[in-house]
Order: sequence, then structure tokens, then C-alpha cells
Amino acid sequence: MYRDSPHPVYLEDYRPPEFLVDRVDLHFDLDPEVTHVEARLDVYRNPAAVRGDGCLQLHGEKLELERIAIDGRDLPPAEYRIEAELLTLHRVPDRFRLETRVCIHPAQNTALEGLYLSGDMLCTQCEPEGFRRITYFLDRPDVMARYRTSLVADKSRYPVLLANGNPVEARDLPDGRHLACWEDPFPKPTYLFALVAGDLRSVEDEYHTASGREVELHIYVEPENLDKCNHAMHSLKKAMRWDEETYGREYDLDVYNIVAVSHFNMGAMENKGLNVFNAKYVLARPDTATDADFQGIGGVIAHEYFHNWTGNRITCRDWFQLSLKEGFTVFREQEFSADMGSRGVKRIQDVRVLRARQFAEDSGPLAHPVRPESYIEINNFYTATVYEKGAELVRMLAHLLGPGLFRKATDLYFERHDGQAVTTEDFVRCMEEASGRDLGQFRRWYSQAGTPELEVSDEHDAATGTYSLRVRQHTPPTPGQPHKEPLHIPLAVGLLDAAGHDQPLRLEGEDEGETEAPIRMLELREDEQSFRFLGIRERPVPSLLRGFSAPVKVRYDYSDEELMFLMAHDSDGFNRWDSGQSLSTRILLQMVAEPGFRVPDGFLMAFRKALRDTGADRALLAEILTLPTESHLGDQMETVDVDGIHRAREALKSHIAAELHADLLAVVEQNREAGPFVLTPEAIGRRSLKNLCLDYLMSGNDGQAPVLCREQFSAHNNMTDDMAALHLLVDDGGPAAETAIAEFYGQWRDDGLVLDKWFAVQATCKRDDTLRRVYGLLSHPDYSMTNPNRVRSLVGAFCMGNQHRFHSADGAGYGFLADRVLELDPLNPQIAARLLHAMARWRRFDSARQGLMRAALERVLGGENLSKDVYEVASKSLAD
Ligand code: 7ML
Ligand code: ZN
Repeated sequence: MYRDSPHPVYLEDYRPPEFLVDRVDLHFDLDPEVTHVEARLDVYRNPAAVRGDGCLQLHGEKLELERIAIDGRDLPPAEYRIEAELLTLHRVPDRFRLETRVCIHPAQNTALEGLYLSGDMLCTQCEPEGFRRITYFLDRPDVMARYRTSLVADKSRYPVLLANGNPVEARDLPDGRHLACWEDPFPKPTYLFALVAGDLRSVEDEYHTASGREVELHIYVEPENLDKCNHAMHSLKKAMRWDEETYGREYDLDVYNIVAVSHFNMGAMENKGLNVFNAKYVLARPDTATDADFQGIGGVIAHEYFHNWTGNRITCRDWFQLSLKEGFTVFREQEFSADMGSRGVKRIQDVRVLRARQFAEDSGPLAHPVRPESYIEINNFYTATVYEKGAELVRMLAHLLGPGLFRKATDLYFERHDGQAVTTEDFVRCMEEASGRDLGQFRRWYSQAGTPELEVSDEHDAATGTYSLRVRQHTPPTPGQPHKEPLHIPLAVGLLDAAGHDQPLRLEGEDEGETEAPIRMLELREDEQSFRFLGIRERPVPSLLRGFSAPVKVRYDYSDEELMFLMAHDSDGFNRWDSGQSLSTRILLQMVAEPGFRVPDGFLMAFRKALRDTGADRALLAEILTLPTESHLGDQMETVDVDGIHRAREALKSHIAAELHADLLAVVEQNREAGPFVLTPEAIGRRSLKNLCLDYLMSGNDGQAPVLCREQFSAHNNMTDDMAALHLLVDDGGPAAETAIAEFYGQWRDDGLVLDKWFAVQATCKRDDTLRRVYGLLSHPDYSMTNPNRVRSLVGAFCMGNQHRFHSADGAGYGFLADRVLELDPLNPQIAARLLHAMARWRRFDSARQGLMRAALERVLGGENLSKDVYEVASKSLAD
């Protein structure tokens, strides 16, 4: 338990650093038990800073200081002070060379921040504040320096030695050791530092930049994974080309290295010239990775590559500006992936994630603005709000400016701020200056938390041909922000005539004959605004928020028929999907309220029509025919009815299975895997539609469906189909489930990433003995508390991916989670804190569950020596 709660850090307390560093020489004598780090820093007083007390304070955690010298003179202990996390030097010159030597212990580092051991490999993770676990330094992003790194290690254990930048030297040393030296010419903050040492092999390729430079590309993996790197390499080259074509941005070093590691807290890390990846986002072969895995790899490879400009060349002034690099980079990846595959499907998938994670965060106790004002532990702020909502803000700016001006604005941003550590304000100012638009009100998006709600009503006057849309915006209060200001919101609309065609749109006040585009970007600024369209003879059906033009909730009183009409006719693919989701959500919520509720025939007819539409994009069709998740349904209710939602969703699925049996079966038959595996959008769509239909069939009581599943499972065509079948067999239960689980384990017990799927499929099982099974798996020999992927695949999958079983009425799931968090916190606080998010929104449940979750959270908060990470999540979740 915390006696004195840890202190928050505030944005308003930001001060420029009193000292800067222009060059850093690091020397590592690497060993998993004891590593020595020598640092030589050229430090100087920052002329732009207010002169303070003359002390220099360096960050350092878990470091054993062995030597410290200024300009070659060893300092006696009286000249410095060491506290838990700071080294203070009293009185230093205006410019001097600081030398330190520290000792660290990578093998004991289970938090996976700083230098640690992943399997047999030594690697680092420094973002956001891991560098201070490597050496004493000004560990803040506005201190940018040029680094030279030399690594010494045993050559047989660590034949590969990598660091940031270009390789400049490599030679053998006595006693079986060797040395490698790397030099990074670009100034960078500490968080982009990286090194890797291991017995690795690499897949190599090369890339010619638009201006004719040659870049060597390497993906380093453990030898057994060499045959799983093709997709990552291919994705990397596509991302490099796209950034040249779309933003005019080229790569800038002679080498680009990627390393896949098995123990990693997050997805990946954009360290300059040396990206370190969670193996999950590099390794893929058709028999080991699903289509979703392949797409995830393409996206993460691109994300990390794009950071080279949005993050590395131009970085963040402080961690409150995290969205400057993350929001923009997520947006860049979303657009890249849209250009490479199906734009509509990508948008649907991104919005699904945004609504499920960010809208949830924004309406709970952990809500915060895209640019937060304070934090206790910065690691807790790598959130859906900073990333996904941040990306939506950039997207809105792109909408408001249009493609030409947006490119002009990003050119200005890259040119003006190259080599600097800047703020979201600097970014918006470039948008403003390049376009001449006033973005004063738009800035509120960065500082105001919460999801705006748009209340839309309409009126049609047939006599004058006038159609008016009235839009009221309202943002509910969030913690610390009781009162909200209106925002500047781009709202894309279209109006459909009775035939389902877009009508030309002319707003009141515009001349006739002016461009009458069928889609209009309305700009909301007031609490309430009206827009009058002229020349609208018949009452239209409005298509609102096309393409999800802003991260808001729209309420308009559609009839079921109008939703079906939009589902069938809207020219905007996103809204075709969204109206289908609204309709099925409405039906499901009615079924929750009234278990005997009859599914409207029109709904089934729309489903059937879609299933028979052989010309359709199957991937899009699969999205349209997927029912909203249980947690999405919960989000739409005043109080989440855990059991009612599960019952209703299962009932609707079996109703669909019974009514549309022949059509579902036909789609499964038509889309069977034929010929060799390919990863084209077409083939991916085929598999996803077929597996969705198989899922529906398994919800019916047709004895043939389990046979189809077992056949598919035994065919071993590819991991997408294997996993889909395994999921369905496991949910179905019985001996076939146990056989499949055992067989899958036997086949994949040596492949960690596939084994993660094996754990997750059992943790997300809908049967009522799932928690018992999960407890059993905790003591499985392949379970490991020190591997984040494994923890996520068992504990995370159960607590975040199985609403019905995690929230069982007896509270057993909550007790399970509290125990896991308390046992993990001393080892890896970041992962412990992430897991605890599963109970943050406890107030949304019935009072019995509220009491149980509250008690579990209080038990966590009462834990001994709690980390700041877990303390912050638990205390904020409980705050009123
Ligand atoms: C988002 C990352 C982190 C944390 C990766 C760590 C990163 C910080 C790092 C989208 C795609 C891939 C990874 C991430 C992600 C949470 C999420 N700088 O590059 O943002
Ligand atoms: Zn990122």
C-alpha cells in the first residue's frame, strides 16, 4: 500500500533542460549477469534555458556507479549525490566532458525496460524512460545527441552485435571476444537508443531510394525462424516506397535493421536504424500465421518505418506530446494499408478498434485528452486515446485541408522541424500556416477528453424543395473536465433518393451551378447548427458521418427500413457496414430486453441477399455479416447485462443458422480452399467469409457442421482455417474439442507464437468451465509469467476477450485477475497495469458485480510495494 501516493508529473511544469548533450560515446562490455557501461558525454549549458542552481541532475535507476569523472578528474563522493532515481552533480562548468562507468544486470531485468535478456539474446527497450536503466543521462526527449556505440561480447554466444546508425568498425579481440562499433549521425533522444547482441541469422535485401541511395535491409531472427521473414521484408519495401510517393520522405541511413524478439512488452519499437519487434509482428508462414497476423505484420512494419520521419527525425518535446508522433504515425499506417489492400475494409477495422477501445476509455475513469495534462506513470499513457483518437485528429485535419493543402502542410512540418523536439501545437501551426485556415477551435480536440455526441434531426419541405439537417453537439463530462466546449467537427453527409442514389447537394447561400458534389463535408462549430439543402424534391434518407469523418457518436432516429435501405444502397461502404451494425445492435438489444422478441423478416432477407451476392467484395461482406461483439453490445446499454447479451447473441446466431442454412452452406462450399495458398485480398476475403458462415452453421443444430469443422481442422490448409476450425470445435466442447486441443499442441509445442494461439483459444472459449481450464493452464509447463505474449494469450485473452466468462456473476474472474496482477506487478509492472484495465469500467455493471470488482480493485490497491503503473490504474479506477 502506498503511504505517500506517488506524485503526478504536469504538462504545465515543463521547462527546457538546463543542460544539453551533443555527443555521446557508449561502450558496453556485455554479459547477461554483469554488464559494464562506460559513457562519455559532451555536456553544455543550454543557452536557451533559465539559469537554475547550477546543479546537473541525471536520471539513473538500478545502476551501480563505479566511476564518475569530469574532464578526466575522478570525482570524490562529496562532489555528487546519488538517490534512488537521480544523480546530482553540484556545480559544474558551462561545458565539460562527463565520464561514468556503471554496472547493470540484464538477466535480472524482468520488467523488460532498459537492457534485458530475451531468450538467449540481449536487447533493449528505452521508450519512454528505459535508458535511465542503462546509464546516467538526461533521459528526456528534448535532449538530442549524436551517439557512437561500441559493443564487446563473447563471439560464440553473441556473434551478432547491433546498435543504431551505420556500422563503422568490427574486429576480433583476445579470449574469444569481439567488438563492433556503430555510429548514428542523426541527433536523437535517449528513447531511440537500442542495442542487440545474439546468435542471430538475417534475411537480407536491398532498397534503392528515389534519389538513388542504396540501403541494406536486414531482418535478424533466431536461426529456426529464417523462413518466416518474407512477408515482413516485402512489407518493409512497400512502406519505404509509399512514404516516398505519398509524403516525399526517404530513408536516411545505409542500413535498416529489424530484430525479432520473443520477450517484448509492446508491439515494436522504432529505434533509429534498429527496430526491435515483438516476434509476433515479424514472423509468419502460411501454416503458422493467420491472415490477420499477416495484416498485423504489414501494419506494424509500416508503422515503425514511418516513425523514422514522424518520431525520429522530428520527435516529441516531452511525453505529453506523445500523440504528435503516435497519432500521426498511426494515421500514416492506416492510409498506407488502405492503399495496399481494401480501403473500405481497413476503415471498418480501424473504426471497430477505435469504438471498442477508445470510446470505452473516453467514457470511463481513465479518460484523458489526446494531449494529457498529467500522469503518474507515463507507461500508462500509451493508450487508444493517444494512438487511435490521435490518428483521427490528423485524419480530420486532412479532411479539412483537402489532399493538396494537407501535403503542403506536412512538407512544411518536415522542413521546419527536422532535427527538433516539438509539440502538437507546432504541428497544428504548420497545418494552419500552410492552409491559411483558422484552426483555433480545432485545437480543443487535443485538450478536451470525451467522445462528442451528435444529435441529428431533419425536416423536409416538399413545396420549396428544402431539406434541413439540425445538428446538436454535446460532449459528456470526463474526470477533471466537468464542462465541455463545442468542437470543430467535419461531418461528411450524403442524401439518398428513393432509388438509393446520391443527390447533388446545394447548400442555401450557394449559387446554382456551383459544384454540386454528392458528398459534403459540413463543418460543425456551434452547440447547435442547421444546414439547409435546396432542390431536394423528395424526402431523402441522410447518410451521416460517411467514412467516419470524425471520432464522434451520431444519433439520428432511423427506422429499421431506413437502416436496411442504407445497408443495401449507400454509396459509402463504411456506412453500408455501419447501418448493418446499427440494425443488428438494435435487434440484439431488443432481444436482451425481451427474450421472445421476433427477428424482423427484413433483417434476414438482407442477410440472405448479401450471402447470395456473388459479385460482392467478400472481405467487406464478412464485415457486414459479422454481429457486433458482446462487449460492443454492453457499451450500448445503460447497465451491461452480461448474461442477457450472451443469450441474445447466441439466439440470433442460431436463428440465422436455422433460417439461412442452405445459403450459409453454399457459401462454405463455394469458398473452400482450392489450389495453393495465396495472400491476395481476394483470397483473404474468401477465407474470412467462409469461416464466418461456418461459425453461423455451428450455432445451428445441423449435425453436418461439426463434420465440416473437423475436416477443415484436419486438412491443415493454412493457419487461418486451422484456427477458425479449432475455435469452433473448442466452443462446441466434447471429445472432439479435447482431441483437437491435444493434436494442435502436439504439432506446435515448439513454436511459441502458435502456442500463444493455443492458450488464447482455450481462454476465450464460451463454455462455462473456461475459468477452471484457465486456472489449469496457469500451471502448464509452457505457461510463463515472464513472457508478456504468453501472459496476454492466457490472462489477457480471458479477461479482455471473454466478457461473458470473465464477468461471471460469482466474481471468480475478478479474483483471478486481482491475483494475477499482484503476482505480476513485482516482475513486470507495465503488463500488470495493462491487465488491470479489464476492471476499470466497473461502474457500468449491475450493483452485485460492481461490488465484486470494487473489492478486487481495492485488494490490488492494498498490495505491498505496488508499482506506480498499477497504483495509477487502480486508484484512478476507484476514484469518484
Ligand atoms: C501501435 C507501440 C507501443 C505501445 C509501438 C510502443 C510504437 C511505443 C512505440 C501501433 C502499431 C504497432 C505498435 C503500436 C504500439 C503501444 C502500441 N513507439 O512504435 O508506437
Ligand atoms: Zn508508434
